[in-house]
Amino acid sequence: ENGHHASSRGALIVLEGLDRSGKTLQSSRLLSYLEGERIPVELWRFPDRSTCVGQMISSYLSNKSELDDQTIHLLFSANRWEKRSLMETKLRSGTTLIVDRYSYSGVAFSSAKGLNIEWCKAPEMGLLAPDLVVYLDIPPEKAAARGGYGGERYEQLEFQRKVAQYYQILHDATWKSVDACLPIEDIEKRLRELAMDCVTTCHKGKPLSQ
Ligand code: DGP
Ligand code: NA
Ligand code: NA
Repeated sequence: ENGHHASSRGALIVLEGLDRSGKTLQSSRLLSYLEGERIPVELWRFPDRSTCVGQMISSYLSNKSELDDQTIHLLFSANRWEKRSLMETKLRSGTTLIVDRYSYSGVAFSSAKGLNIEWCKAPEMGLLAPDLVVYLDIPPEKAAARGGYGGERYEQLEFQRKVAQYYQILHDATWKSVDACLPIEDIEKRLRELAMDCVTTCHKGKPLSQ
């Protein structure tokens, strides 16, 4: 029994964390692992800079354009909404999605600017709920010390400290924190275990929710 017949759905697995927490590396390693296990899987990321909305976001992040905080917040959210129906189709057809950032980034980064947290959450309502959120937990100082902040708008220690505080507020029962300062292979192993459990639960018929 291989646990994934045609009628079973895929899992929505989200990786969250500060900039330089290792999400991108770990999500691509997890992708390779699940592919090797013959699990239908795709790696997505938000913001998805390939769409028109995504290009506006990218321009804002690289300081090539200015937008007020509410406007950019809604664009980030719209960027998730424009992928929602494809996301649902993929999941229902059995494809697991590993998603590098999702609504939690949306709320944490905008709240860190001083926007009301409930206002920030509102446009995220109705997006698909993740089956698993892995938070790569790193002290902001350690993330900054890794270097490679690319000079984008939010990549500053003071701001990342505030984002970390809001991530703590958003932390709920579906989250699993993983110490992002552990060796890369240890994090990878933990992610594999969490992801396989989650995929199995979804294949067994856990309903998709909003
Ligand atoms: P990344 O491509 O993962 O490096 O993300 C780009 C930057 O944008 C990063 O600093 C995190 C931030 N970010 C990601 N998603 C959102 C969002 O929905 N809202 C806001 N305000 N910022 C976000
Ligand atoms: Na970044
Ligand atoms: Na990233």
